[in-house]
Amino acid sequence: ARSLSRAAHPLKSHLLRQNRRLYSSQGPFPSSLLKISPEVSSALAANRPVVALESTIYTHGALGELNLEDVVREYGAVPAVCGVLAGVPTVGLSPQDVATMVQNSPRKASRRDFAYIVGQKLAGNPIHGGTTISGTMVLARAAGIRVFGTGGLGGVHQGGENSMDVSADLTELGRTRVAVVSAGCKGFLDIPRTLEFLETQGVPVTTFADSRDQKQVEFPAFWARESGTKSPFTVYDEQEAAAMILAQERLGIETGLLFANPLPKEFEIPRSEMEEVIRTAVREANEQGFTGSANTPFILTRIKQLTQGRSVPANAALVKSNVARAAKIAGELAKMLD
Ligand code: PSU
Ligand code: MN
Repeated sequence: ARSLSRAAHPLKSHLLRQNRRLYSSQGPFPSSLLKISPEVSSALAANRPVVALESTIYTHGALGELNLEDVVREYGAVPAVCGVLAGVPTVGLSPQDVATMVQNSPRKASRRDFAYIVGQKLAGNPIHGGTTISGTMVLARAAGIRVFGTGGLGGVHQGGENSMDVSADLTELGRTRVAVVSAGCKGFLDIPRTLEFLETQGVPVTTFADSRDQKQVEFPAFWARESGTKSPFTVYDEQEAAAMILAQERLGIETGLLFANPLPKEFEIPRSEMEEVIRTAVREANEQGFTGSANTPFILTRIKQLTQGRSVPANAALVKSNVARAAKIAGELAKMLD
């Protein structure tokens, strides 16, 4: 029935072929350097919804037990956990693979780290890399996955105008066409500058509104639903989000998209409460020299301690909510491409 309906819509069928070509062979990784699990690869070949998940959240997260794969499946999509397992860039890591990584001092891996980690493997030293949003986008794009659900984006750090600590997540969005669903960016970042930077990078930043009555919404700040900064774009449902993703692809613009999904109200931690905690965590990171890629994991762990673990349920809830949203978007997209 599916091939009949394709034949009846030559334009759509052309689009699909074009998408397949763009998505399966333009990635930077040759198949010999990218392992895709059989489940993920057959889902992609059949145009079933697939959601990429990052592994840094497991390897460098402060969240404890967290099963995001089940959330993706619950919403009808196939999960694809991305990371570098023993020097092999992999899309579709199993829970055992992730456990192996966690137990064997994985590195945190963004775009810059592939050369080192894969190079080490070529030199006979297989090490693991938990991929950040940046690293996961690189792998998702190479595998042909369009949608990625995660917690909070990296961004311009406070004082970033001097330190130049700007997450590689932002430049990745500028160059790699994957749609990232997050609860905005992490709340300890400089949010106005992060949004300025994303605008410069050409990234459409779109926030999900709760209802059609909301004409313009604020970009969310991870633990808080509002940041004081307006979101450039607003959508009201997953279909609209999927239409933007499809539009970007048809336009041939090789830039990622960011969809911000404010965390569920009942898990929100008031800004007044987080402000002091964030200030302390950021100050300690600076005093103790946690710069570069060590900064974000240090701050997240400190915030967990300073809130007596209260940040954890909020963090876990927002990730699950984003991943569910991502699965629904992937479902809508699969329908449009069919
Ligand atoms: N979630 C965590 N710990 C982390 C991150 C997420 O519990 O360290 C990551 C995300 O993978 C995000 C990255 O892409 O932090 C950004 O790090 P940086 O600020 O170094 O670019
Ligand atoms: Mn950084």
